[in-house]
Amino acid sequence: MKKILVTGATGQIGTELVMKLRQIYGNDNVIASNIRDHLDSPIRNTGPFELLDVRDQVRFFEVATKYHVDTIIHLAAFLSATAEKKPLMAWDLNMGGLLNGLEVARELKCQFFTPSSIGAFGPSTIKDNTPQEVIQRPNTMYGINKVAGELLCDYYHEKYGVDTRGLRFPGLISYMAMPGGGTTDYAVHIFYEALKNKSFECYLEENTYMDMMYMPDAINSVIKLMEADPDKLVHRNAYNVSAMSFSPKEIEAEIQKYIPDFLMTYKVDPMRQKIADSWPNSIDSQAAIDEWQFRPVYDLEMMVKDMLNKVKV
Ligand code: AKB
Repeated sequence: MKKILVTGATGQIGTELVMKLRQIYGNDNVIASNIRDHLDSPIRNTGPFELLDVRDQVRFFEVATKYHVDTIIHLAAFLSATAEKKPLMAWDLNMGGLLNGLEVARELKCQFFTPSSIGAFGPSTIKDNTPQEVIQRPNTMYGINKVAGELLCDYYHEKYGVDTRGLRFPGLISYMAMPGGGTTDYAVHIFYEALKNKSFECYLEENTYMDMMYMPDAINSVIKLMEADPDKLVHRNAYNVSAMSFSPKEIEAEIQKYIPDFLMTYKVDPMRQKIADSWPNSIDSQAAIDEWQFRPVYDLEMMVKDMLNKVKV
């Protein structure tokens, strides 16, 4: 990676990834882009920024060509809950944007990364320690987009030789930028409410288990995968990666170790509960460990301690 274009760069992953990539590869070598400008974002005054709606293929080519990029990190997409509310727009953005990104990568011979998700699994997938290769029949628009995306990346690699790579991300927890429109977002919002109000109303049932990862581990895993030896990457576009699996009840108890009077109440949102119920309780990351030495550092205890120190309210 020498000249990197990041789409959706002011989002939850993009904000931290761009900052880290700029540290490693130099500020001018990481071009952040987003459909909207966010002048207050830390990425705005540390390097180049371009307005880019990824559905606009001509503009996508224009930005990539202007900076002679050799790597595209394509993050612009709707998350699961938003995609479920706006399925047609989700198809348009998640699939149209991905196809445009892949076309730019093919034409300009770029390395290409895009995240898949635990949302690529469905209700008929084995729920515990979900294997790398297993039935995938998601029943959400987001999940359908993610499975189709994994396959599309495989296709561009096999047919055109594009160096595509991807991870099935779990819920990502971070303090620099907020997530938006996901099913796992509660695991971020809980910290702000715990610190501000000592209470949080959770939209999932207390025993709903999902995989999660702290953002520093997610960022390192993207960089590690992109730098990995291509000959070792058997599952190149869809690695299961997880650092922990917990339920709302368990993260509540962990936060109570620091804020003993923190109180969690539950008001279940049927749509997000249904999405969460269709996802695994925990996934098996062994292929990522074997093929490119995926090694997350943060578990639930370390993550909660760090979040409570770093979240600013
Ligand atoms: C979401 O909740 O939609 C995302 C994801 C797990 O892909 N965080």
